[in-house]
Amino acid sequence: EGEDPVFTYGDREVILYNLAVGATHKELPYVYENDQEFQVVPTFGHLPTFNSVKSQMSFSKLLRNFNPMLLLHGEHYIKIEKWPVPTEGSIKTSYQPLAITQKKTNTIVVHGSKSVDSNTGETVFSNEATFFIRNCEGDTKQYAERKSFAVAQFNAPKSDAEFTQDIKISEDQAALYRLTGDRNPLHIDPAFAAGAKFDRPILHGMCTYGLCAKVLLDKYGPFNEIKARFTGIVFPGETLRVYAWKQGDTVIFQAHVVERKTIAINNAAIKLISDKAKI
Ligand code: HDC
Repeated sequence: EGEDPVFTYGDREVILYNLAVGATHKELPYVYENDQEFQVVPTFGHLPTFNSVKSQMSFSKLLRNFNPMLLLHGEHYIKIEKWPVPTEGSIKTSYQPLAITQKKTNTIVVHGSKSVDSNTGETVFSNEATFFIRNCEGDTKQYAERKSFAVAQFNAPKSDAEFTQDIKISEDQAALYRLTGDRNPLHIDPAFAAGAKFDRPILHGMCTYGLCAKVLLDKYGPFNEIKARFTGIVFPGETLRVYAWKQGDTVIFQAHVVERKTIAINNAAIKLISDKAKI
């Protein structure tokens, strides 16, 4: 537990985030602050938790033999509590461990957070971040309730996806994405990546997540919940293939890495805001 410094943002942070998750200069609502429809891809809602130094690691005191180099982002759930997502604001975030599960030599930590408007006290975002930490030890314990969408299982149907889109990830994607807040060296420093047992720096899980979220937003319209599991790593320069299946107000999705025929995101879905959905 504990509180963060206030995270203050405006159009600069919004445009940088949109660019880092695939927006282009042709999409004015994402890149031009004077556009009538100026908006941020809603997965921005996790950024207050990454623009933190103090509390982001508040779970680490519950672990033994914790090495941040061996931490991977395992799953992430975001709830947009205030719609539309404000394109400027001052946000204060508090943290709470939700669960720790020991799986053989790995520890899975679920870390929850609540972000409020620091002026009004109104809740704007909540997040549940799951970290998969290799060679670590923790005591299995449930600390608090989790949101139902966060723990739901979203299996991709056997049928062909109704929506498929390829996303070419730039070789420089992680270098750009870092500037939104997560400066983990794993995504830029070859020596650190080697220490984490990767051939080269890997892409931020939340970048892959945001890239998927943007194409789903463009296709289906606004959503206020999103959950995904990171089932495989992604390297900058690879191609993602997003598959989606709409089921009522829920869209189940997956993201594959075309070049290596792996699945990077599975067990994933967005919850559409029904009266604003495009389809
Ligand atoms: O799935 C494997 C993998 O490599 N996934 C990709 C991970 C990844 O690329 N993440 C994004 C990049 S890392 C990142 O972005 C870091 C970022 O900078 C975060 C900074 C935050 C800093 C703030 C705090 C310090 C892997 C390795 C995760 C798991 O693979 P396996 O070891 O083969 O696991 P498996 O045998 O399939 O399953 C073992 C048990 O673990 C559960 N599990 C598996 N994958 C999980 C997961 N739980 C949560 N999330 C996942 N992704 C399984 O359910 C299984 O449990 P059980 O035995 O009960 O079935």
